[in-house]
Amino acid sequence: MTASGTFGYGTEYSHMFDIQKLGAIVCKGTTLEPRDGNPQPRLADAACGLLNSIGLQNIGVDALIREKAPIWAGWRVPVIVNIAGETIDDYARLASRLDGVAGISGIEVNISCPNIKAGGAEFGSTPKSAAEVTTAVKAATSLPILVKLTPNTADIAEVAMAVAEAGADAISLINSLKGMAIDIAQRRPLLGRITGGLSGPAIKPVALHMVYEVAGAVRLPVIGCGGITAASDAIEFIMAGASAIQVGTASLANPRAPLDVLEGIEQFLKQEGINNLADLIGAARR
Ligand code: RRO
Repeated sequence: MTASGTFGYGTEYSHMFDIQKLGAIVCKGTTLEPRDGNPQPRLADAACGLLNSIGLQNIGVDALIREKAPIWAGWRVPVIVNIAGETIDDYARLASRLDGVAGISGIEVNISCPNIKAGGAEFGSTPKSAAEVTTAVKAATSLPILVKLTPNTADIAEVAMAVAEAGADAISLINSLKGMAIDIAQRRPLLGRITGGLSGPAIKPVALHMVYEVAGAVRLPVIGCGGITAASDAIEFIMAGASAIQVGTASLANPRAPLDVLEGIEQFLKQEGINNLADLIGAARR
């Protein structure tokens, strides 16, 4: 899959390679109303990674349903809509709006955005609030729901268990890690909103460990995300217990990265004489 926020609505990339070959596309976080996002600068380089403070810039759910879903309905690749809100009611209303819309195959519940004033990662930071959002979304839609967890919490396995209990169909992790950078010439934070979310290879070992923990704590499919750039990274996540993976920041440097990773996994399976990817899931746990 593509990771939310790094692949737009899929349409931006469709002329670059055959995106229909991907497992799924997860679109940019979507809110009830359109949002302009945070003040610039919103991106800062980090060693082996990227800091972002986009602030949920998006076209809003009405435009998404009107302009994007009809295009997706003609695609073979399933599209999953990432949703974010400031209140539990926002999440429920978004889920209900998306229910039954042609071209939308699932919902990824974003309770892990580090860059907004209200809602977002706040909901994902405790088992109780994470479960409340999950219950509300589940009641509002018949679509499969993935819940995307934040690493900015005391015990991610506890949050995962609460979300599973509340009815999630799958769990994706991790979203970006809260961080910052300072411009020493200006003596000021580099990002307009001071803090941002760190992604890319810098967070891979953290993400891998969290996937390992969560896969050991829940029976649901776990979708690994965090710094996956090459097929070998993806295979590590699968061996840690992920049933699927998302490629995010790597797409910003190499738009074809999700397909390169997919083809690399297929090549690895062939090399190892494995017919079924399922044989590799959790292989490093046994
Ligand atoms: O838009 C963002 O600033 C953003 C979001 Br919604 C998210 O979930 N994760 C992230 O790193 N940035």
